[in-house]
Amino acid sequence: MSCKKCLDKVMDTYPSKVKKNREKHMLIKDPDETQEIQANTRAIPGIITNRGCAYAGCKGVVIGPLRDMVHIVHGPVGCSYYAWGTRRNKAKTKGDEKNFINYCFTTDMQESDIVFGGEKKLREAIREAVELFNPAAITISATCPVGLIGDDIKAIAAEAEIEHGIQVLAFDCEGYKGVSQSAGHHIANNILMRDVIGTGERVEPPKYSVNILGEYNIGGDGWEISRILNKIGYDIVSIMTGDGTYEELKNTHNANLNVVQCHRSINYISEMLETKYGTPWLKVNFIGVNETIKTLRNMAEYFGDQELIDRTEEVIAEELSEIEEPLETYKKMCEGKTAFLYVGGSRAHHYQGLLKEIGIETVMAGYEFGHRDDYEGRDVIPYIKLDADTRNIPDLHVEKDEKQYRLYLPESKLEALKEKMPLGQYDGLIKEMKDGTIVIDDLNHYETEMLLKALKPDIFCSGIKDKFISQKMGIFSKQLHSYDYSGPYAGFKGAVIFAKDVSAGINTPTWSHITPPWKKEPIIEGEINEGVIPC
Ligand code: CFM
Repeated sequence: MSCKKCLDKVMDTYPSKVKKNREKHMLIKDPDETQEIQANTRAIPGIITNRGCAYAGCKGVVIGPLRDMVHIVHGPVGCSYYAWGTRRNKAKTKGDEKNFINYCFTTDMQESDIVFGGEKKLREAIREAVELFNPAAITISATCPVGLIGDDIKAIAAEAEIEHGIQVLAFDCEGYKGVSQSAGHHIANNILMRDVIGTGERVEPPKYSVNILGEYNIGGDGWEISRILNKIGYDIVSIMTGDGTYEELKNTHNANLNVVQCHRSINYISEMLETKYGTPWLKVNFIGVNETIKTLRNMAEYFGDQELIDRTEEVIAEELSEIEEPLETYKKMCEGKTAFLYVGGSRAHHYQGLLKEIGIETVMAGYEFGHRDDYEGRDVIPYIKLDADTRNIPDLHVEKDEKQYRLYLPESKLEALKEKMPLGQYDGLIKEMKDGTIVIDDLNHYETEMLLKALKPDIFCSGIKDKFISQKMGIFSKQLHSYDYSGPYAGFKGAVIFAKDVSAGINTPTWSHITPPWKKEPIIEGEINEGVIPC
């Protein structure tokens, strides 16, 4: 069945209002048109979406990985458990510094706290955390009930700063604050930008100093990226935020280049850093061999020294010599297969190159919570209409810091480089897709099931919430959020680990032995009418 026919049939099952909404969130790649997609709008109530909440984006993604801070979640214990850093972020302690990544700090709100207020409990939790752990700083994340009952976490944080003499940051990231976790990224990053970044001493950074922005060390990706960069000779000032620290974050203004991996979660911070401190940002992608090589070459060209350019080529050659053979072996096992990629806000794009390198074509891709620029490219940003949900998130406005602003490269050189590499720029996912393939935003469980049935990919790359749909259908699922606790997948060596995991998953005979539970015994009473299955 053609993609068009398939999408039409999926749509036919929807009531007209839902159909009208969902149609705008999907398209079939047509190179002859400038294609627009609706994104970052509310999911339809009742539809099983894979999105998370603002709290998940703030505490779970952005601030949670900062290992030397105590992150207190003000709310019921379930929220705390859900965003517990250890669910997949990794962090190593260096020297005698503190590392709290394994802990889950919560005020464990109960019914009585909801009725009488939870502020007292929060004050006590902060005191207890300071007494027991003596952290460099503390964060407080608000969950939905906190916003509903009106506990003033900002006032408590301000009092606690005076009482304990350390920074206490309050994040109004109640789950309902936005349409997805993307709102939480924004809330978290704004406060880190306003209150932490730049509070360290301004020093002349080492020449090849960089910050890695939007890298969360899933499966150890950040470590593998750091290994390669250190091998070439770069100094990493700060990582936002995978295996990052509060202490390093304070010095983020002391770097000569910001490299941005996940633009979705952090593009506005990279812009602000450039406006305030003059540090340019380069869009990079460390997923896939060719993308990693391109990234390393762009970085070397930005700094422009022959010595660095030569060292980069040396490291590329060395790393390639170790991976070419195994990669070829895995490619033979995967050649000609097809994939669905449905991940967060940037990975559905970043992984397409790596899949291609092992012979797998992406036939459907989409983001849970990407914005239009993640699909259509950064140029579209001025044309995105801001809705009430977006306006709800406080905007941070920064200006040039006259004392700390410094240009590493003259503006004319920077402009010339922009012609050659994605400095301050990124393309969207649509451009990457093959003609005639499907792009869908906020794919729901019903659509997932129907498309899997119709297009029968060999691998479905997604997350914990939707993986079971494909597994029960006998289609290999590879989680690209947690990596199914494998990884790293970044860089050269990571590409081989990914290829090995994918080859094993696709080629295992397990899938042919699966009988979905609904084929053994009907889950609900009544007739199963195959006629309603559209694809
Ligand atoms: Fe960026 Fe992420 Fe992603 Fe994201 Fe995420 Fe994630 Fe993701 Mo899961 S910050 S947008 S909110 S790369 S948690 S580390 S894997 S959905 S594609």
